[in-house]
Amino acid sequence: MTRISRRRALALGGAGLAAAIAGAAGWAATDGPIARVGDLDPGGSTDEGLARPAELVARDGRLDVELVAAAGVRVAGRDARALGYNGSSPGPTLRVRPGDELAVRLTNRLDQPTNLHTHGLRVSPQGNGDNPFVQIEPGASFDYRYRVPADHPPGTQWYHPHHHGMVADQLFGGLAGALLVDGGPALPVADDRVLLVTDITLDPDGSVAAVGPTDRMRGREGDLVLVNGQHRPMVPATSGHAQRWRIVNACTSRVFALRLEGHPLTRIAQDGTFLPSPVAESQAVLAPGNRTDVVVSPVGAGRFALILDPVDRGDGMMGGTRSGGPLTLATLVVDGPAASAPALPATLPAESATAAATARRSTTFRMGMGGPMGGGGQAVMTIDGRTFDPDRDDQIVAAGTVEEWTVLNSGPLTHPFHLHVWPFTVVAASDGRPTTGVPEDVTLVPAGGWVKMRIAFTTHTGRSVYHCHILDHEDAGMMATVVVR
Ligand SMILES: [Cu+2]
Repeated sequence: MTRISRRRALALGGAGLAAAIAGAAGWAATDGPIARVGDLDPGGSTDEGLARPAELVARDGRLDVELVAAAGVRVAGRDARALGYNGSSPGPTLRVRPGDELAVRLTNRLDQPTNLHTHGLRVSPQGNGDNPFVQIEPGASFDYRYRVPADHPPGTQWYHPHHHGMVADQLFGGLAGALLVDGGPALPVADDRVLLVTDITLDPDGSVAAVGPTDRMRGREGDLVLVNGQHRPMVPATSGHAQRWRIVNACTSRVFALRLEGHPLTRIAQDGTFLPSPVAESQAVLAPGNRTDVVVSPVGAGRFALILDPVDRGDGMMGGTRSGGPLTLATLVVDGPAASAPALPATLPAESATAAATARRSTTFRMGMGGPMGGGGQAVMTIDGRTFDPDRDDQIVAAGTVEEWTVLNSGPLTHPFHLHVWPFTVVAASDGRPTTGVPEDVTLVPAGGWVKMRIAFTTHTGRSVYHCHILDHEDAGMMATVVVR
């Protein structure tokens, strides 16, 4: 039970915001205080160590797993009627290698349809592959089978539901997990961790709070921001021993920037592929769906807050509805005498540049008001003037070609663009951002701006989708189909 009934959402209407705030406070009060977005207390982490989600690791070229999507998981250390896979949120971390076969039996114990998207995995979108058109009814199971190409880059991917109309509710409820493609260079790190970030709002009884129409229009942001399902855990470390953090933004809508007190974040990979070389940065910005792998090298004992700063999505309300300011996501607790970690390799196995494009097309994301003369009061989320229709072919691409796409945003909010299965290399953007030069799969398209990208449709044929990764927008229709044949 997600407890996000349409009747209730409608009944709450504009009062939903106040109810949600009161609800979260009430729920937290049942068992000690829980800080919410806007509270910043660098010393405020719990003593709980950062959890490691269960790992399911491929053997002899195969990984066979069963995932059961159901309500009833621990959230922030308490039992909640939130959602999880196999009884936990995040679900187990799946680990495969290039060339492996991944078989997933997904059983739906929710009260609504669901399915699975292997976000970032470059696999076939057809049949029982990474097919966003699959619908698994409550009580039913579906057998997915993914053949990971032998030349698949090693990196950090993730999985989550993708049933149109219910994606935001199900992800917000807690349905997400990491999916790692192992391999790549041996890095001089003492630890390798997944940091999967989600947000959620809970009612006093521990059920997922209803979301009103305003939050859906803007893209909901939860009162609680969690890492691996925990609220402000601590990350133990030893001086001179570096750690690789695979950060996943699994939030429904929240764009955030992370910084670590007293340390640079040395970025080595973006969206599941290595950068050409490590880059020490003061912060890492992640849109919903993005992954960033960083190496953290503690040199001396102390406690250092990992701080999440809100990023304005264009609505003038930093970070969205009610996230006022920075918050502590976790605290790095370093022990041991001062020491330096070994240096990272100067170069990393980044993919070579995408070939030049032989065709061009553009597509426009737009959020506007519907109804007569635009006064209907109903937000309309469109791509090229149309809401999503799974039966309509929107972009037909010749297999084997490289295209240059210009994604435009004619509305007032930032929209993160995501294309399934075929990653893209950003060539330029209207905001003049530096480009990584490597393939990515989610990129922010600025309000009133554009992003130009190169896409190689050379790996798989089939039919899939591209959409806004503010999943409330996707559910409202900001998604389109692409057919490669
Ligand atoms: Cu959007």
